[in-house]
Formats: sequence, C-alpha cells, structure tokens
Amino acid sequence: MLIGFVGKPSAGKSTFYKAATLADVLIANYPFATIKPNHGTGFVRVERVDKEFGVTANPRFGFLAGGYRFVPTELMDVAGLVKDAHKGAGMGNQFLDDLRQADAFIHIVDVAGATNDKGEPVEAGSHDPAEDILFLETELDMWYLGILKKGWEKFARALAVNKEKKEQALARQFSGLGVKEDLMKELLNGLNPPESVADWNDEWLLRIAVALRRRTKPMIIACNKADMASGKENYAKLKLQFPDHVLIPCSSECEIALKEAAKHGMISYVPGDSDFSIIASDKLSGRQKAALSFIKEKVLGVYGSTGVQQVLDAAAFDLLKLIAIFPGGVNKLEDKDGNILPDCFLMPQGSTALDFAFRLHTDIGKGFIRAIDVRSKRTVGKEHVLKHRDVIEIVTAR
Ligand SMILES: Nc1nc2c(ncn2[C@@H]2O[C@H](COP(=O)(O)OP(=O)(O)OP(=O)(O)O)[C@@H](O)[C@H]2O)c(=O)[nH]1
Ligand SMILES: [Mg+2]
Repeated sequence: MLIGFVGKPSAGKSTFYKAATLADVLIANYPFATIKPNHGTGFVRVERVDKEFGVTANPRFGFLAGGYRFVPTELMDVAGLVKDAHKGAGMGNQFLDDLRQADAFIHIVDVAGATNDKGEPVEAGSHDPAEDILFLETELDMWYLGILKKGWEKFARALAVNKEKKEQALARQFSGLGVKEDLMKELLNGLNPPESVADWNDEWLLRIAVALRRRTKPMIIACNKADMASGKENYAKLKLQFPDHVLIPCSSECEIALKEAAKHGMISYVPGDSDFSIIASDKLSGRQKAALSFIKEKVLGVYGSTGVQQVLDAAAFDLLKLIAIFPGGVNKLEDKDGNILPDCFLMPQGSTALDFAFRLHTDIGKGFIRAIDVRSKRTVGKEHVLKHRDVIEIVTAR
C-alpha cells in the first residue's frame, strides 16, 4: 500500500513526510525544494492485541508504543504541483508520473494561508486555502483527462473496427494507473455515457476522467500548519465550505518537535496522543520548554493531537478501508525464533480467511484446510470474513 502526498509547493509535504518517517529530507520556505520523490516508511496505529493474551509482542516490522502497535506503510513525498501544471506550468506534470503508483493521496494544504498559489511566502492568512483544494483537484482531473485523450481519435476508430469491449480498451489506456476492466465497467455503468465512444464529447471525457480519478486516487486533506493563528479560523471555514471532503487539522512541525524530543529522552510521547509528559526537565533549554508549552496549548489543547497520526490512520483505515490481521496460533503466539505475534498485515476490508492464507504464502493458501479465530478458538472456513484486529491461525495440509 503506497500513500502519496500531493499539494502546492511549500504546503509542507516534506515536513509532513519527515514528521511521519523522521527521515532527513530537505524542508525549505521556497517553492520546489523537493524535485525527486522521497520514498519511506510511516506507521499506522492499531490498538494492541498482545495484551489481551497477557503477552508482549515482538514486532518484526514497526513497534509498540503505549497501547498501540505501529504498523508500517509506504509513503511518498513528491514535488509541488501548481496551477496549470497540466499545461507545463511549474515543474509541469512530469512528476505526476511519480504519483501513478500511489493507492491514495494525502493532500497537504497550507491551512494558515501563509503561502500564495506558487508556494511563495506571503502574510499569514492572506491566501485562501480553499483555492488550493479546488485547483489541485482540477489539476489531477486534467492529468487523467490527458491520459484519456491521448491518441483518442485513433483509439475510438480502432475500437469501432475491432469491436473490442469499451471497458477493456479503456482499462488498457489507464493500465499504468492500475485500472482494471471490472472497475471501468462499473464506472461506465454508473455514468451511462452514449453507447458509441464516437459520441463522447469533451464533457463526457471529463466526466469519466473525474470519476476515474476519484475512484483510483481517493484523497483526504491534511490541513497543515494548523499551529499558526490563521490556521484555526481557516480550518473552521474549510469544514463548512467542503462538507463532502475529509479534512483533518495537523501540524507537521509540532509533530517533528515532539518526536525529536521523545527520541532524545526529554519527553514521553506516543504519536497521535493528545498529550506528552516531560521526563527530563533538566535536558530542556528555555526555548525548548517554551516550544513544548506552545504545542500543548495551541495544538494539542485545540485539536486534541498534532493530527499527523490521525491523517495517516484515516488514509489507511477510512480511505483505503484496510484492516489489520495478526497471524497467531491457538497454542502458540510466537514464531520459531520465539518472537511473539511478530507480524501484522494490512488487508482490504472484506478479506476472507483464505485471502489471508494466500497473503501469508501461496503454499499456505493452496494447502488451506481451515482457520481458527484465536481469540474465540472458533474454527472458521475459507469464506469467513475477517475483522480488524483479528488474530488468525491457518491450518494447512502438510
Ligand atoms: N508553522 C508551520 N510551518 C510549517 C509546517 N509544515 C511546514 N512548514 C513550513 O513550510 C515551509 C515549506 O515546507 P516543506 O515541507 O519544504 O514544503 P513542501 O510542500 O515539501 O514544498 P516543495 O518541496 O517545495 O513542494 C517550511 O518553511 C516549513 O518549515 C507546520 O506544520 N507549521
Ligand atoms: Mg518538499
């Protein structure tokens, strides 16, 4: 699962990326600081299951903190996108190519309105972030429309001659974006365009492009820089203006400060929590103390968290509709090396016991006899639909 960050220059994409990964990336107050994409691992938060069994897990990937298990997920930070990128403005849309592989987008918006539409610094509150939301979606739609229209006439003619199914030919056009024939068919059924593609005018092509974009790149909005005074007011306005969008306030900068302070043993902080505690007051300078009380009062006190973890969790669990499944045995929660509940897999909602078996290994899928819900010790069949945080044992033929 790959989550990509999109947004205009200087919205804070790289800062958000660093807040999520603590990777050392270039953060700067000038546009197009990032050119080449950054790939890394962030973590989504799952309530621990190990405690229910009276044990402490040893995650092979990710880590435990507080009452949570942090499960890895791939993240990608790319170059900024400006208005008319599809016509070549800014970095043009070449880097949209970098975004093709993403399963979902987090749109990082400068909610404080402290940068203009090119990403240049302006007086905080003077730029309306609503414009950023609108233009970005238009640019992404234009990107999809461009793919759809590429060689369109030749495509429409060939389709008429070959008598190939529309959905098949269109899915091929979008194969780089992972569009399958079934999805294309479902989408066309919903939109119901004219029977012959020769009758699809620009309006129809745009409608199809928009529907495809929304479906294949679901998106949530991270209202970043919420720590700035103008951010709070703008966030409240955006929520009213965009009732159909998922908007989450966040401060990437504050999340970095808390994670760094925790890393250096100054505070204890669980990512996503509503508070932290100072554990080594003597290690903190006056400036650091002031920064921490600012975060406590202006961010945690106002929004209930820095929001960074909430954005990642919403992307995985609400947008991509994933569930976390733990492999384990009724009689044994550890692997052959003694690691307790070492793994946790993120799978699509609706996954069955058999899907899980195949996810573990093709041989386990092929040899599937039955599964056991380890909590209830109940035997279940291959069609059994799994729930978030299930611990599952797969019994195979040897
Ligand atoms: N106050 C505040 N400033 C932030 C926050 N996040 C980012 N910034 C600042 O915004 C500026 C731009 O941050 P970047 O992370 O480099 O922005 P970007 O979106 O990656 O920009 P490009 O790579 O140019 O597209 C920097 O000066 C950051 O310090 C935040 O949460 N709060
Ligand atoms: Mg950047």
